[in-house]
Amino acid sequence: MRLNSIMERAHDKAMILYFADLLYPRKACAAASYLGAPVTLRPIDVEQDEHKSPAFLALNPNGLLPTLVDGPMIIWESNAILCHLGRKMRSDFWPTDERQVDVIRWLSWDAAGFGRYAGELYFQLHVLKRFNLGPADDAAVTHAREAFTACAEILDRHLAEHEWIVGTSPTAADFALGAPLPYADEIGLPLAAFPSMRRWHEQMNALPGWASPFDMPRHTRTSKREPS
Ligand SMILES: N[C@@H](CCC(=O)N[C@@H](CS)C(=O)NCC(=O)O)C(=O)O
Repeated sequence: MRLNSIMERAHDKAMILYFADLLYPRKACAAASYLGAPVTLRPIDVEQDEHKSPAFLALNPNGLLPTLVDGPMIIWESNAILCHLGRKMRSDFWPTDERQVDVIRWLSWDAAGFGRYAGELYFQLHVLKRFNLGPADDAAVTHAREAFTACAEILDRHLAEHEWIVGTSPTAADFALGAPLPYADEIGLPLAAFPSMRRWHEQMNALPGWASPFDMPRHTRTSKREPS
């Protein structure tokens, strides 16, 4: 074995994914599982504000999850983590030809609209209740649902003509935009009106790792300790 690949393997082994059972970490864990990436999962106790500790803020100054450490690289922002995992695994999940620009286009659209409004619904209708942070803001829910629906119309039209968002197999774009689907009933995503999104949702559910992203027997789980 050449030295380069030995070094690469050593680096692969060093990947640590800091996560909690929440929307954005979920998609990173799902991608790691789907790709069979050599990732060690490290649970973070958000109820104890572990993600606001000095040790964690040294990794991610936003104090947010997920965060991936790969040797000397520290990657925050879930969509960037998806791309990194796809690149590491040399998978079409992060294509290297002209499809890459298309994936970036959908990731940008996710951050600017679709995922932003789904994230607001998730915060208002899941996070506030789960962590006893007070009642949802009805005006914010109404605005986010209207804005999400406008985005969903665009995505549904696209999916009516495409099996996956980019190309002929799942990419980082599917895992990014699909992130809120598992919470659709709880946060009231209007999927009933969008048959192609429902078909895509079923496809996502059939992918290894998507339905149970935190259940990764082939990966090591570390016990709780300060991030190092
Ligand atoms: N844009 C970021 C958002 C990350 C984010 O908001 N993560 C939430 C979990 S879904 C979090 O860590 N929340 C903890 C907090 O707000 O204190 C990403 O895509 O990674």
